[in-house]
Amino acid sequence: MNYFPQRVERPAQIALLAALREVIAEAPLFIPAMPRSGNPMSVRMTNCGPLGWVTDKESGYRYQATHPKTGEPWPPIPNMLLDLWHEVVNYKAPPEACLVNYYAGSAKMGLHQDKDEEDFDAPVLSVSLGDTGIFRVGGRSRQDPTQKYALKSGDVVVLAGTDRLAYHGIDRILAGTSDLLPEGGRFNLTLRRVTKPE
Ligand code: MD3
Ligand code: FE
Repeated sequence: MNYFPQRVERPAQIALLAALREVIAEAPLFIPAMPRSGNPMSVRMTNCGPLGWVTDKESGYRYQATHPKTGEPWPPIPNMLLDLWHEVVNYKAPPEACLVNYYAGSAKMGLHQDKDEEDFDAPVLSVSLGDTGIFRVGGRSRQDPTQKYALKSGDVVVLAGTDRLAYHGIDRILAGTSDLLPEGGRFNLTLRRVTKPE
């Protein structure tokens, strides 16, 4: 895993947060539901970009061009994030999806692989904002040993090559570790290529 601690400095975090607030005003956070069971996830989500990742009881995990509640197209990916992609990711095409995860209180994300994209050759880029998240990453088998990282506000992670299919998750959020978000909690933004270019 390529880890860039504090890659986004405080003034840029503030600017990115302002852009994120505009995204959420157009595309409100929604509560994703697990396929089949319909059980809610503890994380709240929205997206920006031509495609967004969604999940619900009936249709499961997928990418689609519109918000599940408003039916509107997702707002565009903020330029700051597109710039960051071009600075830290070596890939021939721009990202198509920016998934926004919001973790409040005891929200977490169990160990999983990201396999809903057609293009596994493209790296995935993540930016953390707000309270520190305890991130766990292993190998391509669920049984592989895992390593923990405390992802702080402004930290950037890039998963490329063999890491792209590593199991990973968020164990917990450390409340009160950042003053970036007045409401507390943690945002994570992940940029992804979904379709194969050309
Ligand atoms: C490792 N999000 O949305 S981001 C997800 O902090 C997700 O919200 C976490 O896992 C979060 O799917 C982790 C860092 C990340 C993103 C994609 C990965 C790590 C990854 C893909 C492969 C391996
Ligand atoms: Fe993931």
